[in-house]
Amino acid sequence: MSSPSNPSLRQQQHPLICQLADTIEEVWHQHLDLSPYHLPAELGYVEGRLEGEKLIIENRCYQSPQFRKMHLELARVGNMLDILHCVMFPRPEYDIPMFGCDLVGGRGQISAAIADLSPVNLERSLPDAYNSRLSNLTKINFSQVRELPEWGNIFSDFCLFIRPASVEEESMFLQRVKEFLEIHCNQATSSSPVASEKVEKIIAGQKNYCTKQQQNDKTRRVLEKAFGTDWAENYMTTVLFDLPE
Ligand code: BLA
Repeated sequence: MSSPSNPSLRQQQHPLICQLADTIEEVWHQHLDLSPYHLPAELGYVEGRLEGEKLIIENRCYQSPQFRKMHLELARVGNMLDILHCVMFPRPEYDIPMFGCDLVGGRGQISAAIADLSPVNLERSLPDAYNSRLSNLTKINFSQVRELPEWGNIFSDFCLFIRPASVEEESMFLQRVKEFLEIHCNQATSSSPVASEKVEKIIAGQKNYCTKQQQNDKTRRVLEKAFGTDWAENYMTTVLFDLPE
């Protein structure tokens, strides 16, 4: 049986999920001073059943001087559904966006590939340095761009939400997410903590982000079917999108 420190689940997943998981961890290790982050007990590695299929969830979690929690989660439902979920929660003393990414696929095809650096102020504006670095990236035209749900008004203008139509598009998505992560880590490590009176506003912005993400019925439904309503609510609010103190 695999354990959280054993990458076996990753190797069984869709190649894009496996490659993106490796890339995320590489960039984190390269740019940030990582230490472990302990998830609530019992939630690092979980198994449940969804429609007779086994649901496996493996979590990796770190923190750094700039990030309160950096969460990489891989999940698999039988042979039907492969998921990568990743969020970097900045410490609220840092006025930097939330990095978030979700890959959902099954039977050899990724149906949803989402990545963003999402602003945490209620005006939905990114810091100037992010705007200019992100605007300078070469434009990519993906052939199947998907429409964000209503709660998706938390995302920036740079948000990618696509269904990759080919291996080439998968690799362009991977490359773009790597660029997002490198910009983010560089900006984060070169930014200074804000004055204490600004912290409340950042906390409010992060709370808004988490509250909206908790409204994702597609995520909730998968978790509810496998583990029940209460477990799903607890997991979405304490592991996936917990609010800062
Ligand atoms: C979509 N998320 C989905 C879908 C599923 C999940 C099944 C539908 C896929 C599709 O329409 O093709 C399921 N995602 C999960 C589960 C987990 C998960 C079970 O992460 C468990 C860990 N979601 C995030 C993050 C973002 C995100 C960080 O967790 C973005 C930064 C976005 N997922 C997101 C969006 C959709 C989605 C925008 C589309 C929702 C919709 O179309 O209504």
